Amino acid sequence: MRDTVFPMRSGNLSIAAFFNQPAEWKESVLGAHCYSADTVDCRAQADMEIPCIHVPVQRLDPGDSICEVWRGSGQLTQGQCGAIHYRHDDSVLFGVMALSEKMFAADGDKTPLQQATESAYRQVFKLLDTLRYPYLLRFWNYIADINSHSFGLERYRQFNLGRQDAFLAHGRDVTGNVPAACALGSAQGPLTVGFLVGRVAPLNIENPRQISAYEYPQQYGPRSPTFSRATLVRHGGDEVLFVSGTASIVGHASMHPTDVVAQTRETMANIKAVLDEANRIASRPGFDLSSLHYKVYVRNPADLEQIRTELTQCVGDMLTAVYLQADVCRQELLLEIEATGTHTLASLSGQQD
Ligand code: 3EB
Repeated sequence: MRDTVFPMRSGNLSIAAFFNQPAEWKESVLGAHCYSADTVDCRAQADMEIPCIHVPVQRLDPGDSICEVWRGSGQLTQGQCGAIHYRHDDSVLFGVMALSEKMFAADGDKTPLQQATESAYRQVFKLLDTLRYPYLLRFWNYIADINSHSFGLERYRQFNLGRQDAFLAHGRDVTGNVPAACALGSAQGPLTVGFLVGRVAPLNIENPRQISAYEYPQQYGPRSPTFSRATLVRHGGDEVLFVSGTASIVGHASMHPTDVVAQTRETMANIKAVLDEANRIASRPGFDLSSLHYKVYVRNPADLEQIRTELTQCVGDMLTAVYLQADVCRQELLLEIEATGTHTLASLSGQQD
């Protein structure tokens, strides 16, 4: 069954439509990610206090640049703390930040990107301690030139070092109890991080087809990535599922290095496996491929139609997806897909099994 109301996630709007919404609507918004290859100062244009961040990536499918909007309930409170802009209601907090690596000199054995990442995550954890939103639900990470090498290490691996150090410095778990996330490459721009955190502990979900990312072997870098395959969170009378960026990885190995169709199928098999896990541990099963909202990151724009055809075949005509050009964190991976889903416990409990 399709949701009429999606808790938290208010959906995608064109950037222009976002700016032109009435004031009362803007007051109910926690924040937004604006995806556009053009330079847009989303905050200035929307006269805004709304925490929103510009992610410098191109949309590939027809349509305007888009804002992914997150919505709160009841009275919202906003603030700024260091580089973070945030808004929260009583149960969830949405924050965004952009940090330029230029503010960090190569220092001792830490690269500028590693330091920027560590600083970003330390700022987040400090804010969460202060405002008492202890639980990490979902992080979005956008990194310029993610696959290029500097200081003898691929930049994605530098990012992983900084991220894990911040988790450790704040006494947070780096295995098991870690957020859903994605990490994508843009052509340029500062390190850009968005996050959703809450006051109710989520369930962390792993994929039986894959080794947990936090247990990837050393061949993928000196520190493992700190994310889980999905998180499932109770939010009022709903359950919300955040499926992390998912790629054509089985075990820990990248599959089908040059075959974008096979990579799309493998990726969807992984998302299906994560959904099966979610349904196993959810209060009620009910997540299925056709009820998720997808964001598809495509490395090579020329692959768009093949990916879209394959995805439609896996999901059906109800597919709701947005396609963005971005680099994926391993050179051989041609796409990464993330998804969000929800179901309303109240309406499910009224149905027959
Ligand atoms: C993978 O499965 C693909 O470093 O936060 C997916 C989701 C990926 C999140 C991250 C990386 C991240 O390893 C890459």
